[in-house]
Amino acid sequence: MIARIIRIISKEYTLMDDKGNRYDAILTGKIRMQMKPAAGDLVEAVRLDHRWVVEKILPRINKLIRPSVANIDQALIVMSVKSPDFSPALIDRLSVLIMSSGIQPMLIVTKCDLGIEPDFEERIEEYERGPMHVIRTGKGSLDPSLAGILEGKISVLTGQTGAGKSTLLNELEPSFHLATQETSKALGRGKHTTRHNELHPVAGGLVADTPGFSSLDFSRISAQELASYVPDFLPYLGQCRFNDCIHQNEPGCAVKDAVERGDIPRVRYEDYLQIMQMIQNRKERYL
Ligand SMILES: Nc1nc2c(ncn2[C@@H]2O[C@H](COP(=O)(O)OP(=O)(O)OP(=O)(O)O)[C@@H](O)[C@H]2O)c(=O)[nH]1
Ligand SMILES: [Zn+2]
Repeated sequence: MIARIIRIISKEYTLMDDKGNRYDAILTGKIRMQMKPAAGDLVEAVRLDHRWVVEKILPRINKLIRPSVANIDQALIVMSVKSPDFSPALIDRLSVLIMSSGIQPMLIVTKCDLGIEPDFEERIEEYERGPMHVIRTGKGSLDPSLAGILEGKISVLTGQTGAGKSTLLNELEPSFHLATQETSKALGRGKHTTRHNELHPVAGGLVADTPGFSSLDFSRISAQELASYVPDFLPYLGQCRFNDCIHQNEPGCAVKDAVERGDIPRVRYEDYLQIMQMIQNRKERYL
């Protein structure tokens, strides 16, 4: 059968088929030597001596290291309007890292019930006009479009501590809280122990039990490719005078023109320049 790995605890694997049935499985020695399977991997498993044995890992579309999850469809950037404050700089850094991992970013603006400062409201509307899918939520006002976003997908959440990630999952799937607490208890671990290797069924989809992109590590992104990871820039790429334009100081830059016209939010461009500077400084240091 073809199934997906949803949990790995040392050498024990939990598989789930497309109907939601679970199976305990082990690996054949052959695979163990070749590559390390991850939660999210689609596998071929066979029944041998009354147990399921994983024989083959199917090709991945992507793979994160922390949490160790493969085949992620989307990353939800969970960002509150207050405590902690709304931060476009963080959203823009996270979306670059998400895009560079081959994953689709989505923005979930939480705690809207606490009131939104005019400056933050403007920033949020800029995202809403852009290509990223944006959903606003708040206590007692679960956006109906939120219910379907996880369905049939593998999702990773990211965002600052206190932004409302657990609250969001609990609202989408009231049994989620219980499930996570029970697994922690069963393992004799504290509530905050990270496991890095489990996908939880939530609202018809699978969600990684550990937030991703917490290290804000740009070390594997080159100056040349950075712009291709900024969703707002995509319509303008390939239109600059120079083929190798990095949209910094070059004349005839389609990205800068779009910023001047107001088609790309200025904040987005300034955040891009800051990330670019981090990448360029790093290069100098290692030369
Ligand atoms: N008013 C209001 N409070 C919220 C909302 N969402 C979350 N909170 C509160 O914000 C606090 C933090 O929420 P959590 O869901 O624990 O945040 P988290 O992102 O999971 O935080 P970590 O587990 O530290 O990563 C809690 O006290 C929640 O009750 C919301 O939409 N409105
Ligand atoms: Zn350019």
